Amino acid sequence: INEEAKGMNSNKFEGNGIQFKCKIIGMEYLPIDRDERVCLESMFKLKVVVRARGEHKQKIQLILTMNGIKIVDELTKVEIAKHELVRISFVTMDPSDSRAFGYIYNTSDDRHQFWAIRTERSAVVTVLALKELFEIVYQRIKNSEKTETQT
Ligand code: I3P
Repeated sequence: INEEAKGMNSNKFEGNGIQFKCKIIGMEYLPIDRDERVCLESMFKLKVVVRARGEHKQKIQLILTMNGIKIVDELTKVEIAKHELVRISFVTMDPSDSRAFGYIYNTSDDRHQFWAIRTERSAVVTVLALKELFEIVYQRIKNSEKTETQT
């Protein structure tokens, strides 16, 4: 039986995954890996910084796959960042802006990057897809652990 026929093993995040048109508001390092207030302060600051620069924000494709989040430059298709899900510790939406969200990515040397993203459409759509991806991936991890303890 192939994966498709088994059904439960295939989902929209497999293969090329799903992508969202976005722009990068900015990224900065935070002292902690989760905190709503700290993230929103950072979001606000990054918005001010990018506006002050007076240039267009970088247009990107934010791609969700089973490996995590991939950020690619919309025009050149050059990969800007790759964030494995297990290293993402916090996701937040900006209550004052329906088209902005951000997340914390923990680097291998345990530094906490906050990525502030502007979505083309409502940020809720992207954040819900991300939440769904987290659930699928964690369910898989749980299932494989179960199989391991059974054998
Ligand atoms: C914004 C303005 C910004 C643009 C922003 C627009 O419109 O065109 O330059 O950001 O896009 O909303 P307005 O002046 O009416 O507020 P970029 O130049 O960085 O693309 P955004 O909403 O996607 O951030």
